Amino acid sequence: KRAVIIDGQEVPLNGEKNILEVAKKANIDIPTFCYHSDLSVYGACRMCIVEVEGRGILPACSTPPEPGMIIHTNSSRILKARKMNIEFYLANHERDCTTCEKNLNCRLQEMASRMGIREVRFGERTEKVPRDVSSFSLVRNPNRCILCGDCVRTCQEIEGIGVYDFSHRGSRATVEPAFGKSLAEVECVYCGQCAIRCPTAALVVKSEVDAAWEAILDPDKFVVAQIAPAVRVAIGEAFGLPPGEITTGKIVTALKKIGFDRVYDTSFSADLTTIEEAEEFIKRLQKNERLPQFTSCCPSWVLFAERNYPFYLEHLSTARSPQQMFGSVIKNFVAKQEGIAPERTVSVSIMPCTSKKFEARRPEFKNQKYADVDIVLTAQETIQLIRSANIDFNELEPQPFDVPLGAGTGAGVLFGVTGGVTEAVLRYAYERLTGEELKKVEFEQVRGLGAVRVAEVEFGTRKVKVAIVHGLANAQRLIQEIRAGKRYYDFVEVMNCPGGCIGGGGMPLGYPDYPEVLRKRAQGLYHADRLSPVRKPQDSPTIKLLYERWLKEPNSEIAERFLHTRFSS
Ligand code: HC1
Ligand code: SF4
Repeated sequence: KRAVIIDGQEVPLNGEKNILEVAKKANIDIPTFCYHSDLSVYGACRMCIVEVEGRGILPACSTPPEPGMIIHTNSSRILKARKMNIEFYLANHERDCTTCEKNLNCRLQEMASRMGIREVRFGERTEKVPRDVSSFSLVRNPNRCILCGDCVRTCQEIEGIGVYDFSHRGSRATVEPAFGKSLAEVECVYCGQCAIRCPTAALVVKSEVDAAWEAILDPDKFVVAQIAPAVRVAIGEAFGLPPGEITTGKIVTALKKIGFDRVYDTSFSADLTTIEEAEEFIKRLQKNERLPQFTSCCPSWVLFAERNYPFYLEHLSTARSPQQMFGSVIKNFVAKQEGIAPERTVSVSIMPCTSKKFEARRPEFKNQKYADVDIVLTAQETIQLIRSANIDFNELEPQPFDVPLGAGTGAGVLFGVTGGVTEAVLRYAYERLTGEELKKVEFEQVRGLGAVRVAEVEFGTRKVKVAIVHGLANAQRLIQEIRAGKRYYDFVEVMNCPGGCIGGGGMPLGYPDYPEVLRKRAQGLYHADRLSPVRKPQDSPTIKLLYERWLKEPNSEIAERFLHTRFSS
């Protein structure tokens, strides 16, 4: 029989790569800092050691299970070794947990608590290295690094960039960008993927919570929030709800209680992006020029393209991202409608993404007096904001978004998951190009979490080929093939983060089973789409109203001025 015995339980084997995976099947949570199922196995943290009868002590992450193995995850030798291991980590680590950004969210803290560590028998590191606060999105604190290498492998394997590496030796060993440079001086695209996998506070999101409170508490300011598609299926995780549970209405209520004057839905401006981007695509298809058209709503992808693919910049859609479109609508339309000067209006976006902090500060989205988006709060910071306001999130009565710009369509909500922008554009372009009603709005071919998905859609006589890719390392491989003429597509959607925005670097941490968390968040967004009364952007009364009252028609002069952008290498 192909099975192992683990802590006395018989567990059948079914192709598991390592003992960690087998243990997970038996609901045994072996501790680890450096194992992630979507990264290569590094085997350095030594937390996942187990005792295998006849074989001795072995790391569970890099030991394949063999039939008949008898495994103990908590023998007295293992407990002692693991405890000592944590003490070594703590000896080399700042221990000011109460004021740490990761307090209650830190894996080292959790492990110390789980193992009941009450004293550290070894000395404490006193030498301190300055923090790196140069990035728009992250703060790097080398004093909190435990050398697990998660950030090194994340940036290399998922992003294909390789910002970090190990340097120095012995007690001075550290992980840092090349030549000790700051994050702002290297090729970092601000995506936060390293931070979301960092087990401690060596890499954290740069917080704008204080700035948000200041604006909210200032009676002269008119504070408007927009909520990104992906955060609605993740914020609940911090309050004990399962990933994927849709808490849109509760988030609106929480923000209103906190003191936001208006709360809107970024899905609405995602509808705007869809229409502006699809019209651009239709024109290019008709003229057969600048194809493939690449999406441009992911700021990390845009920055990466600007640095590495100057020859493709005119292929990027010029439609601004939904965040920036809403920022522009808030400052140039809402403020006027409400009779409030844009300078007094503070636009706050609630995003899954750390890179949106960078996007909001791009000079083209600012004039001399004000920026279109003033403050970007990630989901993590929003949770902090809600907690600091003494709100019992689970007990909140859900509320709708403010009218008239509140309502987004199901297509807009899908922007938060990889493939969603494509599906939204297809829902629109199909009807525009064929003149027929799209009966089945779901495009199943573009869904899923596979690295690259491709589909061919018939628009009357024209077949349109689309590709969807997530993770910049995957994107680089795909683009190489397109450049080499091995593949052809008319439309390519690129998202930096695995899963799309549901895997954003500012989301709740998704520990211990990140791939499962992503799957559930994706299901949550597909469910939210199904529940939407309107599922195609062209059917949205709110969109019609905005074009009637302000923009005239898609790609009009006004739309170009307020909703489009340009890129520079
Ligand atoms: Fe996203 Fe987007 S989907 S980029 O992933 O186009 O951040 O959710 O808000 O702007 O709508 C992020 C999410 C988000 C934009 C939209
Ligand atoms: Fe690499 Fe993204 Fe981290 Fe920058 S933020 S170092 S690009 S993983």
